[in-house]
Amino acid sequence: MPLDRIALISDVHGNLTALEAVLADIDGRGIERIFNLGDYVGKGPRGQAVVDRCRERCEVNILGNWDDFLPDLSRTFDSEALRWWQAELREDQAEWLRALPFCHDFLISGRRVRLFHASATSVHRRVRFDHDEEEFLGMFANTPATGDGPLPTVVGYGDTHDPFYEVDRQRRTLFNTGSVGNSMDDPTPVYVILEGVFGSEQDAPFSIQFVRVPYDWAAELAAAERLGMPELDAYTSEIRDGIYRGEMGRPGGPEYHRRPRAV
Ligand SMILES: [Mn+2]
Repeated sequence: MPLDRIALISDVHGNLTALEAVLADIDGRGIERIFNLGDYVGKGPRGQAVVDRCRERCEVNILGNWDDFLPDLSRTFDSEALRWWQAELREDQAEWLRALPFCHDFLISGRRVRLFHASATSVHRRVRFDHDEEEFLGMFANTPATGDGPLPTVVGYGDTHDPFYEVDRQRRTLFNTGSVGNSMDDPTPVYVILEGVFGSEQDAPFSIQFVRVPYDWAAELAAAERLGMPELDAYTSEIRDGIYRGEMGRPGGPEYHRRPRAV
């Protein structure tokens, strides 16, 4: 029996060039189902086009932290960049983003998978790769945000822009998809392919594959410049060099980065 495949993408962040490269790779492999773990907008210049593309192409779309705070059209931001990204969005897109579900659960090869953006409690609570045991276990718990349902045995999330895979002795599996549009350290867009028997409670082979897709980052920067996006230098450092913008002006306070590096 041929196994089912689902592509998981996350944190596109307005980087349409990276999104199109990843979608072409997914299409090229003949994968039809795509689930998106959130953060469509902000940081990159084409949030509006990214939202439309994901709405049309992804079967599941989940809420991210940027999708939660940015499309509040009644809110005025102090930052010029935040105002610029907010102004990009149409009203119907703002409504669509803010109404996205918090998580999505399904069975595959006897495993119960739960996907959300950042953690089981909130899209605004970040769990980095170097979390402790309590944070690990918290990812598999039911919370007011996830609702009551069967507990997951596999949890996939995004938000940190930093992919990883981890298993404990109870066979609980935690993975992070990394980011399509704003990948840290290695700025090459990354996404995940899950393979197994979809919807099945029976144990069967199950795989989690990380795929890196090179793309034309210079064309993406040119688009950002053409559109007059603020914070172009910061965007350049992220998508060309994989260095998070918060790290430049904030020594010792990297938000996404794995470890401070001596560079
Ligand atoms: Mn993000």
